[in-house]
Amino acid sequence: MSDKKVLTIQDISCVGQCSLTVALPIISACGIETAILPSAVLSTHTGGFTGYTFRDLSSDMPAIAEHWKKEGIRFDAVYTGYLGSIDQIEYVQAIMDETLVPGGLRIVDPAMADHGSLYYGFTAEFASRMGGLCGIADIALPNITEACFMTGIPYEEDRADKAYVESLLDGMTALGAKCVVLKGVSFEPGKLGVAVRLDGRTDYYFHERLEKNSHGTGDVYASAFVGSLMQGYSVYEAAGIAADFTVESMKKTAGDESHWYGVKFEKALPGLVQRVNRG
Ligand code: PXL
Repeated sequence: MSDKKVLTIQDISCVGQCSLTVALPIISACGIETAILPSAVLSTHTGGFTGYTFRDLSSDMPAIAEHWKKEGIRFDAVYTGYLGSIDQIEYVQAIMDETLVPGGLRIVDPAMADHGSLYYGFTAEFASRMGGLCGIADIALPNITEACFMTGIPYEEDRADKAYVESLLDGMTALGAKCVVLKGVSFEPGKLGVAVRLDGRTDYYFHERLEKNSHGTGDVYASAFVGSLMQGYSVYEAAGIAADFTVESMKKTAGDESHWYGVKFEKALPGLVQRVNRG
């Protein structure tokens, strides 16, 4: 059996523990070869820093893809995160079509919003186009805010019931996503988790809710999910492994007020390596 290879397309935030600086180490730690395509280079992420630089790499993408085509380079999965422009959404679709092996997986984390708002720089038009990308995804990994923006369902901060979650899952499925892993689901105080919609059925995975919201946890989650899935765990198992790893990373960060910009996932990596790698 040949080992699986993943391509991940998202930005490099040079400092801040998100996007490629977490995806590459985490998926690699799962024992999976990881190729990267940077969508943009920022001096830091946009969540709390000011005055960051931003270089859009959209125009490099077609030539990179063309080179890979000539070399016959293929991937078992393409996992996308934060994308820097609407053009990139189009390029990403073409790159998926050209580089995936038959049956290869399109995994889309719409990484564009949280807590009811779009991240700085994104527009409703971008969110709608991202809905199109999730629509061709084998697996989409939105949080509740992102699912709201893409489905048009109003965001309700304090809504914590199954009917709301099911309507978001239905909406994502109606866009075309074959499987949806919805993050940030909570039905009772002290518990947080994910809802996994696959083949018309919804399963939940809950864990303890930690006090503090941390930056970059969506990327940590999606990366551990992709790494576990490519190691052969089921979608539901990978959703649980990723949740446990994210909580562990947050626990390793708790109490260090100077570390507000991300989570210390590095400290939790040994546990992930142990748990995910199969011989
Ligand atoms: O973690 C998502 C993310 C990725 N990349 C950049 C970001 C953010 C969230 O703010 O700013 C550049």
